[in-house]
Amino acid sequence: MPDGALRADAETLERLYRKLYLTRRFEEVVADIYPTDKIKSPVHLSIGQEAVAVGVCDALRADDVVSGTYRGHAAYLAKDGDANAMMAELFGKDSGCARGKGGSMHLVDIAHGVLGSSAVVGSTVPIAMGYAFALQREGRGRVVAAFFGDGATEEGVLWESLNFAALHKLPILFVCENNGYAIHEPIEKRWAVRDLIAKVAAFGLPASRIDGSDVVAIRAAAASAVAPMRRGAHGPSFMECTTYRWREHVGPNADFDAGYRSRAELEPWAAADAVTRVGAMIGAAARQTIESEVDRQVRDAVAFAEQSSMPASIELKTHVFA
Ligand SMILES: Cc1ncc(C[n+]2csc(CCOP(=O)(O)OP(=O)(O)O)c2C)c(N)n1
Ligand SMILES: [Mg+2]
Repeated sequence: MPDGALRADAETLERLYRKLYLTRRFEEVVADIYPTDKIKSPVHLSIGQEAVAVGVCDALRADDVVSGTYRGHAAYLAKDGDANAMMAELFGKDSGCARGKGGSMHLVDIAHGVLGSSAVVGSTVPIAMGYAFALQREGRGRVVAAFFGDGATEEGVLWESLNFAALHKLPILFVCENNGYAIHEPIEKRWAVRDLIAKVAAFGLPASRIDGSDVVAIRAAAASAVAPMRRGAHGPSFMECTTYRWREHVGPNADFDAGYRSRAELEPWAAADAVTRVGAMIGAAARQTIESEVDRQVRDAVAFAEQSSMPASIELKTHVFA
C-alpha cells in the first residue's frame, strides 16, 4: 500500500515530472490509437507503474544499461530511448527501434543503454546479469538495472542470476516491479513465502521493499545502491517496488469487470499516483511548459510512425537467425 511523502528539490521534481508525464501520456495515446489497428503488436501498458522505472533511471548515467520486459514502455522512455523509433516500432514500421519486427514487447535502443526485451518471463534477467559481468571487466563504473515483474520470481533463472551476481559481486540492480499479479493470478495463490526480501537476502545481497508510488524514494534507493557498485567490488542490490497495474494485463482497457480484482483495489494506488502528485508539487508555469513540450513530443512520435514505411519484403530475410 502506498504511503510515502515526496521530498526533493524543484529541479529534480521537474525532471522526474517530465519523465512521468511522458510515459503516462505516451501510453494514453497508445491506448487511444489501439482500437484503430494502426498499432500492430499487443501492448502491455505500465500506466500506474511509471514511478518505478522513472525513479530508478533518474539515478543512472546515460552510459548505464537497463533491461526490461514485455511491459517495457516505461523503462525504455525513462532511459531516454528514442520515442519516435518506439512509436514506429508499435506501428510495425521500418523506422522502428527493432525495424518493425519486434513490436511493443521487444523494444531496444542500444545507443541509450536499453537492452532488447522479451516476452518470455524472466528471460532478460540473465542477459542483464551477463552484461553486468562484462561491465565489471570493463571497469568504467557502469551499472545495469534489470526490471522484471513479480511473476519472474517464479522462474528458476531469476534465482540463478541472483546467486551468480552475488558470488561475483556484479554491478547490477535487480528491480522487481511487484504489481501483485501475474496476468490474473494474485500473489496469494502463487507464493508459499510472501516475504520476497527474506528470500532474496538468503542469496547474499542487500534487498529492500519500497513504495512504488514514491518516485523520490525509489530514486534515492537506486542512487545509494549503485554508487558503491560504481566503485567496484560491492556487488548487486535488489529493490522490490510495490506498485499496481491500472489497465488490463494486455491491451488498452480497464478490466475491473473481469472477475479477478475489484475497482476498490485501485483506489489507494490512484490516490497515490506519482504523476498527479509530482505534477501538483512543481510550479504551474514549469508544469505547463513540460506538458506542452511532452504533448508535442508524443504527437511528433505518432506523426513519425504514421509517415514511415512498412518494411520492404526483403526485410523478411534480414537480421533473422535462420
Ligand atoms: C516463461 C514464460 N512463462 C509464462 C508466460 C506467460 N505469461 C505472460 S505474462 C505472464 C505474467 C508475468 O507476470 P509478472 O512477471 O508479474 O509481470 P506483469 O505482467 O505483472 O508486469 C505470464 C505468466 C511467459 N510469457 N513466459
Ligand atoms: Mg506482476
